[in-house]
Amino acid sequence: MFSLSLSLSLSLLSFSLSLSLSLPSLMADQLLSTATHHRTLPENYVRPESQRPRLTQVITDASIPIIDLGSPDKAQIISQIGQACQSYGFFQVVNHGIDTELMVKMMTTGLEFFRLPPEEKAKLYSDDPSKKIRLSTSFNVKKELVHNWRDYLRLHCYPLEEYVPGWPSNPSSFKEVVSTYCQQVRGLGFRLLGAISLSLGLEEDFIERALGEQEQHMAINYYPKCPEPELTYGLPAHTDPNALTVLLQDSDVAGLQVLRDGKWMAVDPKPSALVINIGDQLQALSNGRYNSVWHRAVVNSNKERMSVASFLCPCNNVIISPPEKLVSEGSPATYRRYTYDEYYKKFWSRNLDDEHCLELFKREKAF
Ligand SMILES: O=C(O)CCC(=O)C(=O)O
Repeated sequence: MFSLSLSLSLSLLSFSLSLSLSLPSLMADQLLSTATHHRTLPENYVRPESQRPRLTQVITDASIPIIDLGSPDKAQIISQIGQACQSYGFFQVVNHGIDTELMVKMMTTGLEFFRLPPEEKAKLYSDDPSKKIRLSTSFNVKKELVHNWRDYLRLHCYPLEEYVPGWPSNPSSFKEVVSTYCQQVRGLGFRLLGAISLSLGLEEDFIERALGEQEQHMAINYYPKCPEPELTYGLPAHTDPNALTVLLQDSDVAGLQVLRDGKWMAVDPKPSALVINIGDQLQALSNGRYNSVWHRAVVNSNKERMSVASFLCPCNNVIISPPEKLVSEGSPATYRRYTYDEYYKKFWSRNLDDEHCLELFKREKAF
């Protein structure tokens, strides 16, 4: 009797062990970068007719402002940034201080990572959005009904010494290249937050102080060639939940599009430029003066595409509310006070292309 129950529990143990060992690799089979070539778009990536990207209607010259941060005329830079945040919510920066060579290395290292063998990538696969280092696909595979044609490696990057040890060691240059890039992007992000504060008539360090000890996250996005790009997205229309995003785009392949006056505009890559956009928290903090704008990534059938998004995020327990200077009787606070933690949880509990998440934080109007 004893030996029967022992052998039963041993076989149960070995069954559950083999199940748990094979589970990550089974899940990792969902990665597009490990899947075999598709001739047609799998059913669960096809958007209903009314939600497709209508690629022929996209305006190709987006004329998104390009701001030269190396210009000696600081007042002009601040005014250009203010105008861009108000009208487009997006701008590109050149002479931003980040080495072109480092930008290229960041891209090639990211691409090398996605080219690793499936068993190597399976080690990092997870569809749990709360994980601080994870390789995943689409957006929120457990929740969404239709998937997106994207794989991504998502990393928490601040403080670096806390996270870098857990980052991939393959490719061998990964930790060094990505951590150097992260440090430089953080410096640029803070410079931009200073300029944005000044453009709102606030003290230069106002936003930096208001956002507390900021977290920094990175999404290394990989969009493989897609057999039917007109039926799906790399990322559907969304706004960014954080404060400020710095996007390094593939220098050869376009894919980012921004909504302006109801029309989608392509942000064509400019050599050495970085794309900056205002996230939901700066829209709230500026009391709606600056816009966290809808944007999306489309895919194409000829070329794979990469992008690296760096997100500056308020400290989790910081309370987001506009400064008194930006609130008046004629312009009361549009959104209620909330913590970033509350906002971020709400953001990930939804589908990416649901209504603007800030809508859920609007103050009740007093009549
Ligand atoms: O790949 C792109 O151009 C856009 C990426 C993006 O919007 C994101 O990662 O949130």
